Amino acid sequence: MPRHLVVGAAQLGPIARHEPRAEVVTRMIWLLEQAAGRGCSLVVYPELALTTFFPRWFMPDQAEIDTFFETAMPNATTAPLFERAKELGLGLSFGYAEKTVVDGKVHRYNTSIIVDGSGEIVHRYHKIHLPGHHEHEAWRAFQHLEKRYFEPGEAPFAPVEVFDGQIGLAICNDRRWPETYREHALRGTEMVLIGYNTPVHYPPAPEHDHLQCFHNHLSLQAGAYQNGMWVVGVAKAGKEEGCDLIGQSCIVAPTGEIVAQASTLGDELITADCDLDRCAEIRTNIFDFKKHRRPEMYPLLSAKV
Ligand code: CDV
Repeated sequence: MPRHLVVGAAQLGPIARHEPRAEVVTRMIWLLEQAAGRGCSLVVYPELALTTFFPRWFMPDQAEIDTFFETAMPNATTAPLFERAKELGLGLSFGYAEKTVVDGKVHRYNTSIIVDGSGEIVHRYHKIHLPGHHEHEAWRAFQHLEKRYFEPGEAPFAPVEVFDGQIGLAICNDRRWPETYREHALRGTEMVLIGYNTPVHYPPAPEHDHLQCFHNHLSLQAGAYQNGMWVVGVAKAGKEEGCDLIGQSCIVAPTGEIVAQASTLGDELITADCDLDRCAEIRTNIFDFKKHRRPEMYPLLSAKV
């Protein structure tokens, strides 16, 4: 029996700084219901899906920063999303800012989760590659303070067994790093879900602004092909608080081919019927890791340089 997973990539348009979470959840449920009508089993939303991309602002007051964080998941605001998904028997994945206390110490992560069709959170991932900077840099058109507001995840990329497959997570900047996909692939991931918030303008290298969309698909497609896995890339898109975010949400087959792509910069659902067994087309051929890979020749890949 082929293992088919019908997946929906639920791109979100801009979220205003003061847009109530409940309104965002309503938008997410609208996409979820479309996904149910199209036979999906899993719906994937972007990075930090519940709020605006708040690291673009320097906020000296931790209490204000914390207004963008969730201290429980699900919580009163997201409960309707979890309940509707459970009613429909759909799985979910979305990103949010997580504030958690472990052994009396507060941690803040850029987090993504997978929720199975019965409403259980079965996987939680803390973003490993945090881009940006720590201090306020006034010369920038907007800030990128992920390094200040979050601590990096310390658990390696790994899949969870759910939806009859090995499903993994990565977040935004992770998608540009070949290590993300290779570590996932070596651990058996068959589909990786990647939400993102990517501005068109990159302040440190504005000469690359016209390449943002190209680099997005280049990374997602190369990651899929070179590791023989499905890749679901989901944007928060459009002009958010004056900052243009790229769209181009897409579902990429293990061959590197885009099989579905968003055509707007707003709330939009795209879907694809993904045969998870197609990973073998690549993994038992050109990228048969056991047969052809030469890890002894790449000692620096896991070394600190
Ligand atoms: N949210 C992100 O991680 N954004 C980054 C920055 C560098 C634009 C990205 O890689 O898209």
